[in-house]
Amino acid sequence: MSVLPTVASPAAALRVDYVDAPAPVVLADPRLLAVFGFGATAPAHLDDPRYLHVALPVHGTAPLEAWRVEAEVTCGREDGIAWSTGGGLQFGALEVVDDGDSEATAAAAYARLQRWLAASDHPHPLRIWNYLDAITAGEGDAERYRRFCVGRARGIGRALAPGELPAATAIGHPQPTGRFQLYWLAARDAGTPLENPRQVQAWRYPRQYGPQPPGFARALLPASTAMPLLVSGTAAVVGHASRHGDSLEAQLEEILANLHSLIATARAHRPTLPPQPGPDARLKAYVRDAEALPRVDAWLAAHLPDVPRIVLHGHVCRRELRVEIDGCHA
Ligand code: 3EB
Repeated sequence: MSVLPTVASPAAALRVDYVDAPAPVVLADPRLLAVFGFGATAPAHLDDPRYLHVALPVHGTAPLEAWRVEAEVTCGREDGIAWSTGGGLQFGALEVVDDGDSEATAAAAYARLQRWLAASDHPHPLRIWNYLDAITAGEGDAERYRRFCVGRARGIGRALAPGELPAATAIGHPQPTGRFQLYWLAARDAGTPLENPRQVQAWRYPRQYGPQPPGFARALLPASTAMPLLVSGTAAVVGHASRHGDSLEAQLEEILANLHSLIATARAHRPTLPPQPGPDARLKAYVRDAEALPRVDAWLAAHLPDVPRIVLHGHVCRRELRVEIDGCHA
């Protein structure tokens, strides 16, 4: 009988960068887990499953977003899911036709994601992005985002415990694409979902925001200290209410207060995280009105000059929210 030594797998490491290079150059790196192109000038499709196009217009010319790990990456396409794995992490993406019923679309997509994760050796979703058309079309509980929340919960098929919630973003394409796009970062090891003391937990939102509270955590702290804090889409929500519907700049200030509050929460778990977003943070802003993109870019340049950023034209899931920011912090 031979006894194999138990080798602990090395801690997962993830580096997120915004890079000005052609996608094929970025894809040549065997340790590249995923690369994202934004807007009309990025390739709409590449054969490499690690490339994903996000159909949100950009301010100026956006760089690519590259996710790198410290191991060789393998990748493929299976059952319509593009995937890659390496270093304890997995990227996955799926896209489905959205014929207008955002509840049915989300239910089908999330049921596929659940089946995929359950069969995967990377079963823990840390971070999920959702991009859908016409996110705030429809009135009251018929609004497409509210139906999306119902469908997402139905597709997952069981109530997630607070300790299982991923960090997430849900943004609307400003122009119809006919498609719902879902992509994720999953891991072998579960992380710690974090909440923001300035905000009601989204999963406890009161009934006025729809029949199904959205199932996401405000941020997720991965188990590995070689990974950044993963920050959900963060808007000018305090308690459960939207603030400053009349002012883009006031909403940006509220978002920054929310980001600082989340970082303070994360630092209680991991004191080595910097207290402010700096050169090792990465932020993406989603802006509802195209005319406001330069103002958001200028505001970020003035208030967070050291933080690399991408400014995108996208609709936040409440009409009065003019801007939302997500990203990572290290
Ligand atoms: C909010 O604070 C803004 O439904 O997955 C942010 C991040 C928002 C994720 C989601 C929604 C989601 O409620 C909206």
